[in-house]
Amino acid sequence: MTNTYLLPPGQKAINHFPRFGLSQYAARFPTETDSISIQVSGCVQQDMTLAENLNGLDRVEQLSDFHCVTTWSKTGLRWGGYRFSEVYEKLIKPAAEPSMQTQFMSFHAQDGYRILMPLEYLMAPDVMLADTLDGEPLGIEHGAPVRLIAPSHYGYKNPKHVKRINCLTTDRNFKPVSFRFMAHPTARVAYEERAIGAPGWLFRYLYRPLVAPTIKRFDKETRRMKHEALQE
Ligand SMILES: Nc1nc2c(c(=O)[nH]1)N[C@H]1C(S)=C(S)[C@@H](COP(=O)(O)O)O[C@H]1N2
Ligand SMILES: [Mo]
Repeated sequence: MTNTYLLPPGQKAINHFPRFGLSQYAARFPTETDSISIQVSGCVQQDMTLAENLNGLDRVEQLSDFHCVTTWSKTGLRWGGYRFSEVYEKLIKPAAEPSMQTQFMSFHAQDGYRILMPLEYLMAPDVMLADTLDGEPLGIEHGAPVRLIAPSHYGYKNPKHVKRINCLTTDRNFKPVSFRFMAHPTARVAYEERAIGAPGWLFRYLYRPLVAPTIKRFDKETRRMKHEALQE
C-alpha cells in the first residue's frame, strides 16, 4: 500500500526518529539532564528560573509531526510537557519589566546551540516546552531534559537541552549558529521557508544528500558518548 499520509512540500517520511543537527553539534552533549532549569533573562525584573514541573503549570500532551529542513519528517510523535503560551502568559509576562516590549525570544542550549523566534509564533497552541516523548522522559538523543517543540517550523527552530531563554525587543543583535542564509526568521514548513535568498524547493536538492551521512555521524557520536559514560 502506498503511504497516503500528507506531508508538507518537499518532505519525505522516515520510519525512525534520528538524533540530528548541524554536524558541529554531533559530539556535543548536555551535562545537566536530570532536571529542568531554564534561566529567563532580558525582559524580567530579576533573572528567574523555570524549574522542574515548570512552577506548577498544567501538563499537556500532543501528537505532532517533526520536519527537518534537510527533507526528512517523522510523523506521529507524542510529546508531553507545557504549552509555551502558558509559560509566557503565566510565568514570564507577570515577571516582566512593564516597559519592555518583547518581540523575539532567543533560546540557548546546553550544547551551545541557539535560535531566535518571533514571540507571536511562539504563542501558537502547538508550541511546547516538552520533557517527554511517547510517555518517557526525553533522552539525550531528543533533548533531555527539556526542548522546544514548534511543529509548524523546521526542526532547526526546535532547540534541544534548553538552558536559557532571553526576551528581546529587536532581532538585530542575535548571532545565528549557522550561516546567516540558513537561519530563516520564521522557517515555516507549510511555506517551505527553508533558507533565505533562494526558493525553498532548491534547498531540497542541496540538503537531501546530507541526511544519511548526518544521521550516521550523530549515531556514531551518541554510541561513543554512551560507551564512555559506561567506562566511568
Ligand atoms: N541543542 C540543539 N538543538 C537542536 C539541534 C542541535 O544540534 N542542538 N539541531 C536542530 C536540528 S537541525 C534538528 S533537525 C532537530 C533534530 O532533533 P532530534 O535530534 O530530536 O531529531 O534538533 C534541532 N535542535
Ligand atoms: Mo534539521
